[in-house]
Parts: sequence; C-alpha cells; structure tokens
Amino acid sequence: MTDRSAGPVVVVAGALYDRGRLLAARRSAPAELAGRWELPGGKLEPGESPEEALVRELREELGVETETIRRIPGEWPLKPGYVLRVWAARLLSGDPEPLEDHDELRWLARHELDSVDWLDQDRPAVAEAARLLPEV
Ligand code: 523
Repeated sequence: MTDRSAGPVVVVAGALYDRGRLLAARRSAPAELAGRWELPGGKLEPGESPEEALVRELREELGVETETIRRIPGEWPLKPGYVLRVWAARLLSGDPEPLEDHDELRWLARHELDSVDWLDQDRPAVAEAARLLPEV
C-alpha cells in the first residue's frame, strides 16, 4: 500500500514555452488516458525537488533540456492521493520528440489551445498557463 503519511503524491507537469507557443503532448498509455492531451511530466522521485523532477521527466520523455521559470499558481487533484502541480519552463536545447509515454506533440499558440482534447484535470492548469502566452 502507498504510504501517504507525508501528504499527497506530487505529479509535476511542465508548461513548456517556446516562441510564443505551449507544448501539448498526447498520452499513449495507460488505456484510460491514451489519446488525451496533457502538459508532460510525471511523479517526483525520492529526494528530488519538483523542479529537478520536471527537468528529468522532460529529458526522458521528450529528449530536451529545459529550465523551470516559475510555478503556475494552483494545485489540481488527480486520482485519490495524487495532486498535479505545474511549472512554467523554457526550452534550452533540443527539439521535443515523443520518446516515452506520448505518441504526438504539438506546439499551440494561444488561439489553438482548444484544438486538442486535454485531460480534464489538465484544463484548469492549461488555462492558467495560457496567461503567460502572447495575446496573438
Ligand atoms: N497526470 C495527469 N496530467 C499530467 C501528468 C503529467 C500526469 O493527469 N499533466 C496523471 C496521469 C497519471 C499520474 O498523473 O495518473 C502520473 O503521471 P505519469 O504516468 O505521467 O507519471 P510517471 O511518468 O512518473 O509514471 P510512471 O510511468 O508510473 O513512473
């Protein structure tokens, strides 16, 4: 059984910005989430800060180097015992590729954010993240 004495399991996700667009990633697993779009990320490993976890996850999943900028305000419930927290991040090097956990990536401008079927729990995070995108 999961030990929740230290609080919820934190899942960190990245609002990854580049040239006025935000990266959306389509999940390929598990079956109940496959085909839905998310801000990429994953669970913290023991001893990691959220920022370290996010940089690691984006490296593993997308093959890119990134740096975190700041936390996006808010916290969103996932399955029981899990919460989603989001950091704004910028691309330092590499071109994201769906190496792990995703089968498609798209860079979305502000007016394109509704063009993908976001996971329900990611929608409020994406709405917050959109505030950092240019108006046009
Ligand atoms: N979410 C979610 N939105 C979102 C992420 C990154 C994750 O709803 N933007 C959910 C999906 C899973 C849980 O959070 O139920 C863990 O995310 P996952 O599977 O991406 O985390 P990993 O990669 O750390 O998981 P393992 O493959 O199990 O190590």
